Amino acid sequence: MRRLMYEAQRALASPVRNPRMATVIGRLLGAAFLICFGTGLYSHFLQEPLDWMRFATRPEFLYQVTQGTHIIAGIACFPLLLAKLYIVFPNLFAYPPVRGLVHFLERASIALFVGASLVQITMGLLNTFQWYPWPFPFRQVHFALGWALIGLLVIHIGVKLPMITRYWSKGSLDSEHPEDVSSVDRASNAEAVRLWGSSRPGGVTGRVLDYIDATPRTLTSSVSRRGFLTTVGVATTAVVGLTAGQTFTPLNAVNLFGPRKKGVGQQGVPVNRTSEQAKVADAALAAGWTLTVAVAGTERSFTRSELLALPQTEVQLPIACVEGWSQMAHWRGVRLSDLADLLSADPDTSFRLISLEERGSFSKTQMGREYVRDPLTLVALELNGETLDLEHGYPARMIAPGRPGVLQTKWLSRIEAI
Ligand SMILES: Nc1nc2c(c(=O)[nH]1)N[C@H]1C(S)=C(S)[C@@H](COP(=O)(O)O)O[C@H]1N2
Ligand SMILES: [Mo]
Repeated sequence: MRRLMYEAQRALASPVRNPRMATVIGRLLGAAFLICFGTGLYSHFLQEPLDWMRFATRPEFLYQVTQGTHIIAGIACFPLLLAKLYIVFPNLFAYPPVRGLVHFLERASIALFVGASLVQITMGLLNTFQWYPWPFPFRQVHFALGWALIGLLVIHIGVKLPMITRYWSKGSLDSEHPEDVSSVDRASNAEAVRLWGSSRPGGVTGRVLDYIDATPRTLTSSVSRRGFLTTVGVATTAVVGLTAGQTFTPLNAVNLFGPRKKGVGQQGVPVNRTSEQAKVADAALAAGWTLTVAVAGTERSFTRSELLALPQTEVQLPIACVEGWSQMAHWRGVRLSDLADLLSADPDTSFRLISLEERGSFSKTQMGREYVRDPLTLVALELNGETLDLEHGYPARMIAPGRPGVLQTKWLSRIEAI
């Protein structure tokens, strides 16, 4: 068994499977994880704010940028994580598999880390295609896994810190010394020496066995290292470049993988949930529709023509979906702050927005005072110069700066102070 495992590791030896390469790819992956975590927290708290939280409403495309970055960094994790696993997976054949408690904990934490990472990026990707082949709520699980991953990342970096610092800088591989091996590696090496003796031709003599690199440091090994990095770079650039157009307009023409395209949809804006899915068409097209605004016991209902008779404001704001796509558009309608003033709402009041949609997680949303009082926040009645399409929330929808698409409530029926 011992021999078999050793032979497996030897067979998998390659010039790219070395600790320097693991460090180089690991750094990029670590950065992508941190970016995803930070932008993910931001998106989470926008949707579930703690009481004291207030958010920036400028620049008005802020969420478009943070969430676009979240999705792009998440997508970049696929090639990077595959590359990292390619580099280190021969470690699976380390023998003996467990050398005591510390070694067990180290391996268990890595197994968890790899597993949780794969689940996290896969569920994130499937979510962008609105495919939920699992029985649990996406957002809560994605959020909890995010915290778990950051914890595992910290442990991983802690455990590997000696190796990371040793191989951080360029050229560290070439200056590697026989004594530059961790105790784990030394134990493996001792194992090999005991089995075959250190003089075994092509054998391992004090080198890092976790990353057997039997090939001598010749031109070929540096060429294949460069080739590997180029491949990873091209793959990452490709998956990112062919998706980022859903967020960043200059790349729109090469948006092959993104589930949404700019300008495609009613009135030039993609539609997320349709009126049919939300089962709102009848209520939304009913002649008796009104928008009720309720503040501290006082209620007022407005028909669409009454809303149109109030001062109208035009704004340019994006729909920026949590799924990564976004679309700038022209909106026209009544300022929410004007409606709040009509009902003499306190300037500190937050609102609850209620849709005609009866079920669904976005049928009721909340809006903090910073958005309520923002001059760009509208109860929108028109989109891109036309009456708001039913699919975009006719008779009236919310549009506010810097907020995730999920909070831009369509088919409004009631707005109440909370
Ligand atoms: N009532 C209601 N409003 C909603 C939704 C919904 O499902 N129901 N979806 C939200 C989401 S996730 C997004 S991204 C935007 C999309 O707006 P659009 O379909 O007009 O582009 O609407 C938001 N408003
Ligand atoms: Mo969305």
